[in-house]
Amino acid sequence: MHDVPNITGIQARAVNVPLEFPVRTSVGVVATSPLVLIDLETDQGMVGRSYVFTYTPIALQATRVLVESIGNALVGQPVVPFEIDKGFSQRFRLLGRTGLTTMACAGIDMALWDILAKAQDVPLATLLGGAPKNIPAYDSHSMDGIEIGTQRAARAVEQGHRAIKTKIGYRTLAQDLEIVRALRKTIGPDVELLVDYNQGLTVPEAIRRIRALEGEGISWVEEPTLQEDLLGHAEIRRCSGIPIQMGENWCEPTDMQRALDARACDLAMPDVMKIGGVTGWLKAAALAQARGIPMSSHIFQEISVHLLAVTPTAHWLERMDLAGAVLANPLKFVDGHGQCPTDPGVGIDWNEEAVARFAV
Ligand code: SMN
Ligand code: MG
Repeated sequence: MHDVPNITGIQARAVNVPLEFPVRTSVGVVATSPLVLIDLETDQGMVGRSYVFTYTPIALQATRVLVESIGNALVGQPVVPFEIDKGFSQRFRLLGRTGLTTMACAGIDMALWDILAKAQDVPLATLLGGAPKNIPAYDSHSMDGIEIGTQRAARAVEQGHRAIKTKIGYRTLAQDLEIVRALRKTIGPDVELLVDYNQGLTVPEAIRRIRALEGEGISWVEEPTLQEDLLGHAEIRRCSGIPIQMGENWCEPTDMQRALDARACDLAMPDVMKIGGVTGWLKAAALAQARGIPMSSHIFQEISVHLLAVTPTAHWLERMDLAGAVLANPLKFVDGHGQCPTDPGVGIDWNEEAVARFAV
C-alpha cells in the first residue's frame, strides 16, 4: 500500500497567454488568457500540476499570491483532498469561500488529485473509478461576426465536431438571427448549434429574443440573464421552448444546489475551478445525477475530459483552448472527441520555454 505523500512546497507562476481567437462576449472581451500555473511538490517526488484562469489580467497577481499563500499553509499536510477541502471550508468560513478564494483553493485541489493519480500510477479518470474515454466535444466560438464565425464553424465540422457554440447578444435581435442562420447554413441540419448570451440580456429581452430563436433548431441557450438571477432564469425557462443552460459561474456546489432548487435551468455546466476543483466537481456530478440533469464542462478541457468519464449524466466537453500555448502536450481532439490521456495524472506538463515567454 503506497503511503500518502505529504506536501512540501508550492510554485505559483503568473502567465498571460495569447489566444488564437479572443473570447468576445456580449459583456466584454477576453483578449488573452491570464493563468496561474501551479506546481505542488511532495516528499515522494511527484509534482501536482494545474492552473487557475483569472479571466482578466487585473486579477492575475492577486490570485497568484493567494494560491501561493494557501499552498504554503498546507506544507507538511498529507495529500488528502477531502480533508483539505474540509479544512478550506473551515479556514475561510469568516472570509467567505467564494470568488478568488474558491478559485485558488480549486487550483490546489486539482493539483492534489493530480498527485494522487501519479502516486497510484494511473490517469485521473481511472483513479476516480472510471476508464479514460474519448468525450464528444463542441467547439466553442465567440461573437466572431459572420465571416470569421462561419469560417470557424466550417473548420469545426471538418474536424468532426457534431456541435458548435457561438456567443450572441449582438445589439439587435436581427443580428442574432442573421449569425445563427449563417452558421446553420454552414454546419448543415445535423450538427447541433448552441448559443451563449453570457448574462447579457434583461429577463424581458431574453424572453423576446429566445421566442424569436425557437424556429432555428438551437439546442441550448446559455446564461441569458445575470447568472445570480436564479428566479430570472427560471422565468425565462418557463417561457422558453429551448433548453436553458448555465453553471460556469456557480461558486461551490451550494450555488448549483440553489440554481437547481430554483428550477433555473434544464442543463448544467459547472466550471471545475469555480465549482471547487475535482472535489467540487464530484459533488456537482452527484447533484446533477439526483435530478437527471445533463452535465457539461466549462473550459479547463484537459482535466474535464477525465471528469466527464465519471460524471453519470455527462453531456458535452467544451473545446476552448485557453492554456495550450504553455502546455507541453495540449489536449488532442480526434473526430470531434477530446482524447483522454492515459499517462498517470491529469496530463498537464508545462512548456517551460513558453512559460518564460509569457511570464508576467
Ligand atoms: C466563456 C466566457 C469567458 C471566458 C471563457 C469562456 C464562455 C463559455 O462563457 O461558456 O465558454
Ligand atoms: Mg458561457
